[in-house]
Amino acid sequence: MNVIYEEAKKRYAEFGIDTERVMNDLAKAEISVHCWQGDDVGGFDSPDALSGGIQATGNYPGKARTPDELMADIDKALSLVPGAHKLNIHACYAIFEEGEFADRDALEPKHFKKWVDFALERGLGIDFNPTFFSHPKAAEFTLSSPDEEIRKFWVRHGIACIRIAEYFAEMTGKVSVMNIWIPDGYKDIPADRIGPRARFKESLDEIIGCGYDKEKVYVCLESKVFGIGLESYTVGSAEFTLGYAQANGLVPLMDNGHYHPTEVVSDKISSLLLLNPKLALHITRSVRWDSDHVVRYDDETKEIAKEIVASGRMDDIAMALDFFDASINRIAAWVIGIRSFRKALLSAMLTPNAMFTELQNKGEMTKLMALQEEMKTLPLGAVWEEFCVRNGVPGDLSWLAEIEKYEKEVLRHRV
Ligand code: RNT
Ligand code: ZN
Repeated sequence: MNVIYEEAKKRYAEFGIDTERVMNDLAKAEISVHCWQGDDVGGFDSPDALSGGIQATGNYPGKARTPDELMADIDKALSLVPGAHKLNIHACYAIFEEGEFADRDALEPKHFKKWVDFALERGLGIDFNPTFFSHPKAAEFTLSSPDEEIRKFWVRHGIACIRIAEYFAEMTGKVSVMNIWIPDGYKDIPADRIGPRARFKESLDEIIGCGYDKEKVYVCLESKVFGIGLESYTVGSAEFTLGYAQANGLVPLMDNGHYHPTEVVSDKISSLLLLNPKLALHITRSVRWDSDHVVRYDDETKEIAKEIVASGRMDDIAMALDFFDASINRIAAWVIGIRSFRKALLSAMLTPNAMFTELQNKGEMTKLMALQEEMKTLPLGAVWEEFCVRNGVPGDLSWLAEIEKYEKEVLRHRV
């Protein structure tokens, strides 16, 4: 028996919280783990550098160079994080046979069979993303391109990806969340703002017009405020994506790096939940800009988790991580980010949300503030450690030693 945990259990029980039930619920919450942390959003289908106004900075040694290396690294990361997960991959992670190649508009389910095998062996569902960047035809615009040939190319890519997402859903028996994000925008003030958005709208109509099973594939649309080199105008703005998603039955996706620095996604979740049956999130950490730093157990991450849990609508929210740090050990980056978000969910579940709501409704704001502060120093760490151990992963920092060993034995040999 873990005495420290038993003590913590009693403390939380004083607030009406059953830590046993919390640990049960927490283990079931699915976090979608992005494959692209392992290779700085490189992918396997083309040698093109990362483009689209996003950047992975740093050159820590040991980046995965092949599907086998990336899969081994994902396995290492997943062996050190507790609870349920999904795998999130991008179209640029297609795996071709020797000598084979298919351009983005010609991708087929067979190019992702190895990912399906990988997911099935581990009991994971697969989420998916068309890749509208890092490609010669994405040098300027994609779905909003004024060049009809280019626009059509990317429409075909979108449709190909829906078919691949359907294949994932069929093979794994789990919903595939497919997220559309395009980098299209202008560095400087455009003459015509409505034209590109009209073309984006037309392209989306064509993509979703291909017909797909909405029970199996959730098509999401992600907004953005700006990108590097695209500072003045973003085609897929918040208004555009929210409006389009709501009008067309898509799932809006909010990435918390994609808003002005003082806006917070934690405050947006409730509104979107009231107006949409489903919601998707990219959980990241922006530092001064959309920098995609590793997620930490910080105030906004906790507040996002609290909004998810307190809404009682967790099953309607697809929770995916989206960060890429190349300046530290990439596997440690995954593990820290995944554990931090899970810990934030734990913190939310260990909060007496219903009791707090009652205080708010009664106008007892003094007591609410006092209790909110009180909860912060309750022994969450003891519950976290117990949760980790029960779910077969290290509860303490010994996970880091595992990664250091892997770095020495495996990563350092990748030169
Ligand atoms: C870019 C978006 C997008 C990407 C991934 C790789 O700003 O956040 O979600 O990070 O698709
Ligand atoms: Zn994102």
